[in-house]
Amino acid sequence: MDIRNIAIIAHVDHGKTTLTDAIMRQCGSVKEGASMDNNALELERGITIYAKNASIYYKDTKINIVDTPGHADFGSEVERVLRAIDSVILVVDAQEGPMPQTRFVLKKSLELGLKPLVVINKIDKPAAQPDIVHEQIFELFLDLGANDEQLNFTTIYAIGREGIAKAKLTDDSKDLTPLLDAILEKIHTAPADATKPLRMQPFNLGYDNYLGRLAIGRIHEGTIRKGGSVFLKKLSGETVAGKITKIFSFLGTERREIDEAYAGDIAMVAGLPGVDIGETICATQDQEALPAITIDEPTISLQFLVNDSPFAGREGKFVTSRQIKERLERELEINVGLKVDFSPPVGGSDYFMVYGRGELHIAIMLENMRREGYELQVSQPHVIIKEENGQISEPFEEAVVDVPAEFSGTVIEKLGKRKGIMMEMKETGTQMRLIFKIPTRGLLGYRNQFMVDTRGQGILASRVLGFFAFAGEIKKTEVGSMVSMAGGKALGFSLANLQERGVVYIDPASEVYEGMVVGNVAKGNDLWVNPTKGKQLTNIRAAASDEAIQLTPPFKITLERGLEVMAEDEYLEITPKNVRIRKKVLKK
Ligand SMILES: Nc1nc2c(ncn2[C@@H]2O[C@H](COP(=O)(O)OP(=O)(O)OP(=O)(O)O)[C@@H](O)[C@H]2O)c(=O)[nH]1
Ligand SMILES: [Mg+2]
Repeated sequence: MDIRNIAIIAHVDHGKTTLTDAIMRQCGSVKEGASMDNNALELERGITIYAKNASIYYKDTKINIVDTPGHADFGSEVERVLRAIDSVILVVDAQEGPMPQTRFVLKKSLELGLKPLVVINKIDKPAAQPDIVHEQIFELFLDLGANDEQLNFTTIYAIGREGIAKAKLTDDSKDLTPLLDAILEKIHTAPADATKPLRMQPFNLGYDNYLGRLAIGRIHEGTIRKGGSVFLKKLSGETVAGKITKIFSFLGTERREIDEAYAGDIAMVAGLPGVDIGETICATQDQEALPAITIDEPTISLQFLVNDSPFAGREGKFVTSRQIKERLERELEINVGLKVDFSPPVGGSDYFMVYGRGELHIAIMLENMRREGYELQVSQPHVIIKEENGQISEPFEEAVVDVPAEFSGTVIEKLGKRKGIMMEMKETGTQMRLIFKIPTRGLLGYRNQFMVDTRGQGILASRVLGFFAFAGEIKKTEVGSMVSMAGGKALGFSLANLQERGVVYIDPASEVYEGMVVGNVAKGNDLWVNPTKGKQLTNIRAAASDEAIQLTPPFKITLERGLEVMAEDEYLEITPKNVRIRKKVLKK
């Protein structure tokens, strides 16, 4: 059977998953309501975090589809699948046009020589401008150095949410047939030399309680058989022998057991407990490994350490340094954008240095850890600064801001202070699009401010451009922390007073300890306060009136907020039940 291997790539929210789900539904591969976004965090947040694959059958052809995340922090998820497929479907929102991550994923695809099929999606939006967006996409291809063959791309217009695709805007269509036909026609059949010795490269890992580790990969050459002996070429250069215990193919997202899989296909295999992403599974010991999968460098770093707050160990199941280390080692096997330095630091407290692709990248990993029962502390994230031949450089990003015109002044001012240089400014109706080149350092901790400044109506997207000369000191609006000077239960009476002086992070009756950050003050330095202080009780009626206090809802510290607002001399304390900010040194 003919096989096509494709990945769906795009900027965040341009409709990849909705389109993939619709394709699966129309090809009858899934139950009603099934989605590629099936992880608990993905469902909660409505974004894709992990790349996932599915298979469908259309006109006697098997199409393996990999759905990828669009958020820039998960760029490495895209990078690692691009080598497993033969072409990409580049989805672009018909209103927004190409955005920073469109550029990133397209650039990676063009570099690998892939020939994208373009889908201009969401043409039902009232402000859709498919013709202009088509032109912008063409310019982007040119700009990224596409060759003639790549430039001659096919465009399909779609309303993914309704499961409709058209070859021409004026066509009538009721389903995705035009897109599926274009996939068969424009994307070449996977090369399938099943007679060569086996070479297969995993791009994803899975786990099964009975079977242990599973590797999902592209079979580049040869045949893989159940019960067959294989060799695993490790990234370290080692070769280890193994035996394939089971093989699965996919129908929709469900796995089906099979006895053999052939070159050109994507399959999942069990039996190799030590297998990692990017390694080569092959038939003989002396075969050459497939080229390793290259991934962009991390841009931010922070320390992970054992929780030593006064509340340490109350809520977590896994709390020791060894447990955190083992968890990070496991994460490294599947989280290809992550790096960890485990070497114990000289002097000071024990910590592991963790390097990631952005605050959300780190926050998602921490969220998974706390749900599994881990408890730990992390330091404030820092941008990775490089020094080479006396030259100091730091990562810069391209930030694209879409805001109603009235807010553009504030955004320009704020980003200017953070060393952002405005490269472009475009007006479309009442909306402004501003494009900045800005140090990653300047963007850290800005998103929350941006939401406030634009009353939630702005969109801010960015992608890393690379390392450039250090931009000098950046002064961010300094808020001071409101720090508790006492331990105990916070009281409404006291919080009512504190909210007059700044933003409060906690509810009444929350337990606090000395040195815990309970809020922030707009101006300057830290303010030590006593949130446990009650009203002087002169008589019974005064005590009863405590209940009439009007409290504004607190600004609850979530993982992402915590990483943004915490200061250099603070730790974020993360447990399965709570996220708190604390001073590194608890006493004033
Ligand atoms: N108007 C309109 N909205 C759509 C269409 N397709 C998807 N959406 C909406 O766009 C939003 C994002 O859709 P997703 O499919 O999750 O986007 P995605 O590209 O997978 O997002 P990430 O994986 O997080 O990058 C959802 O609210 C969809 O309902 C469409 O054809 N028209
Ligand atoms: Mg998605």
